[in-house]
Amino acid sequence: MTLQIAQVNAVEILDSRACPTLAVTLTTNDGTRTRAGVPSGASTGSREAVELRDGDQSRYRGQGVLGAVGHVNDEIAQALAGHTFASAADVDRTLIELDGTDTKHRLGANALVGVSLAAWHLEAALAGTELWQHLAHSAGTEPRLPVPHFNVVNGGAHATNDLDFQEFMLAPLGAPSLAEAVRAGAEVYAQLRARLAAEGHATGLGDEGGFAPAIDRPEDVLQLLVDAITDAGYTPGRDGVAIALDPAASEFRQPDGLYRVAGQALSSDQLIDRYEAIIDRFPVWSIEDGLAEDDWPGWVRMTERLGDRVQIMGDDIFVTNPAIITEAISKKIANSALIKVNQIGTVTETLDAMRICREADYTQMVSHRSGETDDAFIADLVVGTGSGQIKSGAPARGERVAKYNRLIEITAAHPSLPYSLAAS
Ligand code: 2PG
Ligand code: MG
Repeated sequence: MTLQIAQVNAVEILDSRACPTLAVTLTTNDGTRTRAGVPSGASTGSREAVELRDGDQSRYRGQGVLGAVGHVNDEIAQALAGHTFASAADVDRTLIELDGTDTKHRLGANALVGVSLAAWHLEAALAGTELWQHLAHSAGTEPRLPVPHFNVVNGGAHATNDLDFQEFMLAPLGAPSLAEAVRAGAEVYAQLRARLAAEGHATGLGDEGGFAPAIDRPEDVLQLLVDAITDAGYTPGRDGVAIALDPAASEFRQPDGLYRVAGQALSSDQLIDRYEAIIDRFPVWSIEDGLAEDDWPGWVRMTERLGDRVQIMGDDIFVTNPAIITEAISKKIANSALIKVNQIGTVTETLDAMRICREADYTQMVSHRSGETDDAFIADLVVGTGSGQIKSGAPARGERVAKYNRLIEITAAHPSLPYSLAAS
């Protein structure tokens, strides 16, 4: 099977934060048409592939993407339209060569991601298979439904409160099925809203649909979560509903190297002590970006000290980059990786990063970005690659639930698909 692309088209649309992003469509001669929406992060790793923004202050405060849109409609369209490709991976290779930079800053990672996602959609459509089945076939992986991680309290760069930790997630590890896990997430979310209101806290939302109360100590949020889990009739912990954290520590590390948490300045080791105390007291099973992306010695010590007890996951430090992940694995940093297609720029490179994690026995979680569209590619990606974990924000707000709902539809149509944390 080959991909014969007739038309390539991009337009500037809005993401969930009222910020411009791209929608890309690919069309074949016989009229098959696929579409992709491009996500965008706020707490980005410094080594991520580079999003192209116009910088024209007279439009969208400099955040416009007409330049990236133009690259898709001109240069990329010229390279793809009217040409035949052996596969979507072949399209990705062409995009990478055309851009020609290590960081994809010339054409823009946002331009490349949109075309790459649409190309993989197109290949699946032409093969007449579901996207997740097609991805499994290409990656040589066993499909599996993931455990969803619902971000129900937002802080850091995703909210205007004083909470330094960015994400507090519900992980219904004890749920027997994806549908039951979604139900647990939604029921605890509702109880949390009720409890926040009863205790006089605001119930306004942050960027990922979680609540953003004016609370600054992470331990106080964790206690609220444990109470809400109990209120909803679930057991806090790995047999019921556990908790995952993404402090996104690069965002609260100070120029002097200390971490500022709820008014205190902590060294790397003091912050690791704090995590240890948190794990002793609360049912936290996973910590993402517990330390800053450039604190590699701290990461080694954190993995040594806590790696047997919890999942230690790299996001900003790894940026879904196969070379960085390979180096970090050799240094025994973390035991898990967060996976985001737009951190590296193409689906092919993302699958490569995921393969490297599998081969090193690192667990992985596929992730949305804080700025999202209704695009649900990541739901198919996590199922097809059998990664076992996904985070897509709260069980609320359209752009977040688009992914969870896609998972529910996949499980409804394919009830025999296994559901569990990771390949075993
Ligand atoms: C993260 C992500 C997604 P952002 O840090 O894991 O939750 O946030 O997209 O802002 O980088
Ligand atoms: Mg993160």
